[in-house]
Amino acid sequence: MEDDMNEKKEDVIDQQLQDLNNDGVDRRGFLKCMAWAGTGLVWTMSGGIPASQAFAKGMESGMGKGKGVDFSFAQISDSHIGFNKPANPDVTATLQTAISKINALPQKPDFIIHTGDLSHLSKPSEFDTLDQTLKSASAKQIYFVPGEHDMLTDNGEQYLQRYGKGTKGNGWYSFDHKGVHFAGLVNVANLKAGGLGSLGHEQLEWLEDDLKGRSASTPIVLFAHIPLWTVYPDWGWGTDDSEQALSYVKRFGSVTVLNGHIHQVMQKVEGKVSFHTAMSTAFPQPAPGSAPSAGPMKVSAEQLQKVLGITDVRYLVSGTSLAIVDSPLDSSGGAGAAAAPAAASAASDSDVKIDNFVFNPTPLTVKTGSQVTWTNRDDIPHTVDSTEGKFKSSALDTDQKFQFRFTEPGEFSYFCRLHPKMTGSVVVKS
Ligand SMILES: [Cu+2]
Repeated sequence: MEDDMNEKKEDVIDQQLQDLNNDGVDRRGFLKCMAWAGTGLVWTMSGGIPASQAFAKGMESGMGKGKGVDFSFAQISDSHIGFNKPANPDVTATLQTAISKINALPQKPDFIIHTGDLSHLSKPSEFDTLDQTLKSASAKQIYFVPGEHDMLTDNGEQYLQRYGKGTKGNGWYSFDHKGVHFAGLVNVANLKAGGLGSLGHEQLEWLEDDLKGRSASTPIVLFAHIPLWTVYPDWGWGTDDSEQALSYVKRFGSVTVLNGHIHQVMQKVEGKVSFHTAMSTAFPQPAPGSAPSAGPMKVSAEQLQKVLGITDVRYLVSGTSLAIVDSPLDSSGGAGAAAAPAAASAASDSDVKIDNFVFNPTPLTVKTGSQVTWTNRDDIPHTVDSTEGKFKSSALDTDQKFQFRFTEPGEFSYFCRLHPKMTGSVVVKS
């Protein structure tokens, strides 16, 4: 029975790698050597060389407890509190399950890292619910970085007030823990039309300075919401200035980069740098290029628990090793397949539908004085932001509308600030 399950999980990973291959994503360095067994997978790294370790019944027997392990921490991501669509009608419950799993680990993690998208719409009530839920974590120290969903209404001011005390800029910071240096980075502020995540000059300068005086033997952990490596640029799954950040860590012997955002496990090793994305505690997303867009994947309730999870990272005393354990909330089987996309609906002259991460129609041609109505038909929020700052919607949840009257002729381009790859334009003729 257990062998069957392991095979099933390997299939899921094989499938993901297959998809990457088909889409021409540079998979140099993508590794397949993951050992799925029972509840999760373990990565150990020695001198930057990752190795997988069987993990069967490890949680129960206390694998990693004592021998060779100095400390551990857990990573959770993309809790999207407030999301309530069919892909997961109860994201608070699945976050609670993740917390319970962390609390049940034989070696108590010293702290938890949340890699962003705490909330779905940056609402105070969503942050309140998150805080309430996280109170049940036995690890009292939780480190956060914001996702783009946490900066929706006020460019992240509320996030900073709640979670960014003592941080710099939009919320970046660093800390040391038992000889390991951690830096939490923000790459979701001020996303630009057509673009990827971005760290920005000020943060890069800070990071360079932050790392400067440190010995090359110090293990480094960088964490941010959007991957700091190019997973799939067509969906904006990458950070445009991550190369610069990574150039500052090149001289270090062990570098681990943790991200969320893509709601699935992806790993890659390049030299001494190991990249890892975590699953979401809320809803899964399709493998890169395997669906028309990066929306929530609808899977059955039974399946859902299997594609949501936590990451448990163990730091080994050797000084150059980290072991990463990814644990689905329900570890009894494999992941599901992507749901079929919804059909696009026809638009009239002054209507733009947002469907499957596409503005339709675009360009839209209207007469001067016309009012244009955008309607979000997706089950995740989008925005309508003028590239030139002429109009800016709030986050539009499903079926919500945004209207703007065009009083001057010209071409007006716009984009979604949550998904800057989504762009459109309105041509206004006199
Ligand atoms: Cu969007």
